[in-house]
Amino acid sequence: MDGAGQPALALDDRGLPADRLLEAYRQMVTIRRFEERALDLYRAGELRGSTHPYIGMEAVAVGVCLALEPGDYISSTHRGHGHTIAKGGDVRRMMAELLGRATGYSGGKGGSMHIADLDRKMLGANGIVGGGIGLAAGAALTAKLQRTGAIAVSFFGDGALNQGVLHEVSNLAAIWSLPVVFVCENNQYAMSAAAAWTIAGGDPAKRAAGYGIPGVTVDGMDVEAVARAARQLVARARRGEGPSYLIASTYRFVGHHAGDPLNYRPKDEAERWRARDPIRLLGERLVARGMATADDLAAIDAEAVARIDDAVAFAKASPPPTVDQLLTDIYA
Ligand SMILES: Cc1ncc(C[n+]2csc(CCOP(=O)(O)OP(=O)(O)O)c2C)c(N)n1
Repeated sequence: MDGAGQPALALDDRGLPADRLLEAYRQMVTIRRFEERALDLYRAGELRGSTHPYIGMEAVAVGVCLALEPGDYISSTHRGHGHTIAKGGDVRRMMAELLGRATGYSGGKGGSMHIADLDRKMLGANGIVGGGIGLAAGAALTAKLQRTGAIAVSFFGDGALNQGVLHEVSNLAAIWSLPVVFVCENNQYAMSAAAAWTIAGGDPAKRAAGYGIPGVTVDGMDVEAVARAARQLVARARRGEGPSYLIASTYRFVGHHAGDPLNYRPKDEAERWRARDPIRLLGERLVARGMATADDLAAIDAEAVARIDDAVAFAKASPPPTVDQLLTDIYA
């Protein structure tokens, strides 16, 4: 235990191999282009309901999922597209869901906030703030009881850090030593409420001390830093040593949702974060280490754009759900 009463945790600082980093770059660019297209579709009136962009936060989902095995579980939030893509989700079925088509992940009936892919162990996006936290702990409990060796990750925002469910679940996860990593994406705001005004005790990672588990804060704009920390916490969970908190400091570059006028954030603050765009940071690092050329990165970007074009074309060519389909999978 260290001075704060938390178990000591040695984080290693090894870089990731070139193939993993290039794959991370590809995924981050795919998320960015997916989100930009979703915003365009919303503005064009083709995407109904709302959508919550992940632009600026890509290094968190991708860095954490780099540390996971295919059999590991994730649960997500209302801002779930990045998590789904990072866990290997199909952008065609995602886009079809956004556009309300029968070929979408939820048959076109759920929209942006209701995408799940159980084949990829992605337990679902969630319109209820904090709603995925208990789901991930439940999956971790199942994995532990069935001795499958899987672990679970719950992604949630700084706003959800103040939800009662997190306290209850953290307590149970700690006493039962569940293989779960609680990943708080601290993008500094819950809608328009700044984290600095709303999180008692100041430092979110310190809350872990109350449960006697590690709480690690990481630069959420640096995908390698996220992956290194996640690798340690995931390995710890897999060894049966229990849960932990990973707090990733990040920023959403755009509004809370597609229609947010963003009048509550200082401009210079947004500019400071934008200067550390996670995709540009990784691109510069790949070039500096001789792992890719600028042309390679441009080709990856072009591929991502083509993948999203194809997803939109697939979605638009797909039919909406029939009246009969509208009445299936409905629970009341
Ligand atoms: C239980 C619940 N309370 C309130 C809301 C309304 N709401 C939707 S998103 C949001 C803010 C969430 O902020 P945070 O958890 O930090 O995630 P972020 O949007 O920053 O990713 C709120 C309050 C909700 N959907 N569910």
